[in-house]
Amino acid sequence: MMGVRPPFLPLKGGGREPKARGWAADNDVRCNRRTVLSGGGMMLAASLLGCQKTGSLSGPSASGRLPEMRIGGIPAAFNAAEHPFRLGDNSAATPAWLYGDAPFPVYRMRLGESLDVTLTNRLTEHTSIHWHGVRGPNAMDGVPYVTQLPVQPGESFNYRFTPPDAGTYFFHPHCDTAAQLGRGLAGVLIVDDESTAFDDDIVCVLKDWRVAKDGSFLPFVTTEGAGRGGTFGTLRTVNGLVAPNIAVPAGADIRVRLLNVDSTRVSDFGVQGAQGLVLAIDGNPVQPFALDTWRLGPAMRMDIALRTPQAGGRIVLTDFFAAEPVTLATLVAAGAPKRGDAFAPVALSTPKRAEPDLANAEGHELKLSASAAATDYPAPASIQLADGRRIDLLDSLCSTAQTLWAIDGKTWPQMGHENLPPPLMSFTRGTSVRIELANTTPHVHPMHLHGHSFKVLSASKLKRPVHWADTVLVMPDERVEIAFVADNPGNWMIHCHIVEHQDTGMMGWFRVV
Ligand SMILES: [Cu+2]
Repeated sequence: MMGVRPPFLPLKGGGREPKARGWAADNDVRCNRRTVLSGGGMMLAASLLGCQKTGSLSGPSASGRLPEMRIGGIPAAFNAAEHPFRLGDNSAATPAWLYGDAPFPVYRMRLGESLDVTLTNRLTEHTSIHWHGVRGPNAMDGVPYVTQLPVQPGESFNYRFTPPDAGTYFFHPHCDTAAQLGRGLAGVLIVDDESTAFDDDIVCVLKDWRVAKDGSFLPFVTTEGAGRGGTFGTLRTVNGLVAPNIAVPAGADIRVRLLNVDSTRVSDFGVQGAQGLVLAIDGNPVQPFALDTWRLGPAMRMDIALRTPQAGGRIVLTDFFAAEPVTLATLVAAGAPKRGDAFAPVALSTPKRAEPDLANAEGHELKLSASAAATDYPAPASIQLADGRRIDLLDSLCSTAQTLWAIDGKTWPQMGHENLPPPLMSFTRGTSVRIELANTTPHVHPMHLHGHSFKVLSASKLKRPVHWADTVLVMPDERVEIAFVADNPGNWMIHCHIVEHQDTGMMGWFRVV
């Protein structure tokens, strides 16, 4: 059924290329011509294609797979808009904010192809798109007041760049993130290389929702949550479904891409029913190693390879963090076995990336701490955008009235709650940098750095191999050392990805000139 063929699109029907289809002929809407894939086949996803489809109540596919589309080299239109859909067994629909009419659309492109996405804001507040983990140009990084001005309701913004690395990425807004991401505003970007072939390639997006049984949203930020480990969702989902069953080919080598897009929850991810091999962390290839469990914090991703069992067999994707393991999703094998050889997937190809010169690196310690008051700087510095405009102030969607957390003793925003802080660090382009992240709090902080991948060199508590990442979990009272070459010019954010921590001060920026 599912042929071995790059670029790994999970197609039924002997692996034929899907036919491009012009939706305009079928629907009374104006749409782009685009190939749309959903797990086993074609699906209508009008608003995913930038078409307006009003009054629809669609949502996750019962197959458990996310809608997939190719966008490499093709202009694409994303509409950020409210699209209600029903979650779990709630009595009514949830007024989700989505980039299409189903949660977490998956956009695929091949390495070397260009991305050309026009975001149109049909929300009631400003937004933007940050391409998490992509080492793109600064002007395309999607951080309001730091790399671009906010995209106001009714406005559009064109993101155009060529991602330099293959990998599993996601995208999301960067102001009022607790509410916007909390309402579902996130999508998946996959840049495929063709170095390996799997029989199937499955995307699993982990996200909890803060919803009541009537489908309405509960407050995304609570004082108790923001001041501790974050406010947890009330409904856990994978691909928008509660513990879905996902059909997979039997006796096959499959690639599973896990993305934790939750604002708060750290999962201790593992599998039952098969031996998992870790292929990549945050999209960065590793020499494959056996998966025991892996702490997957907010914004972290991992790609694993699995050999599926015979027809009828099951593999349970499990969160072992709690006392009682939680089933996230179940892969159910079907069909004739694909392979009879030994399970030995080859490593993904290593990206072209500068190795930091550790012996001569510039060292910094960044303390992660609690902070009751916003920092007061004597001489605030303005931020210069790529187009030359200078920004001194931000607005309330991108700041907070309540500062609870700090990096290096400094908060975002600074005193006055509208003033942008000066950079935490400034590097000449090409500098090798070593940063020690020192967590002085009793909570975990998944720390994310924009515009660069970094090497996780060592950690004082949680054992993990040396690997490249864009987000690293820093455990309570832990010291984690990372290193990278500051080779991407611009203004880059560094922040905690527990979104309430980010939104209440644990955010800063650094400059590469
Ligand atoms: Cu944090």
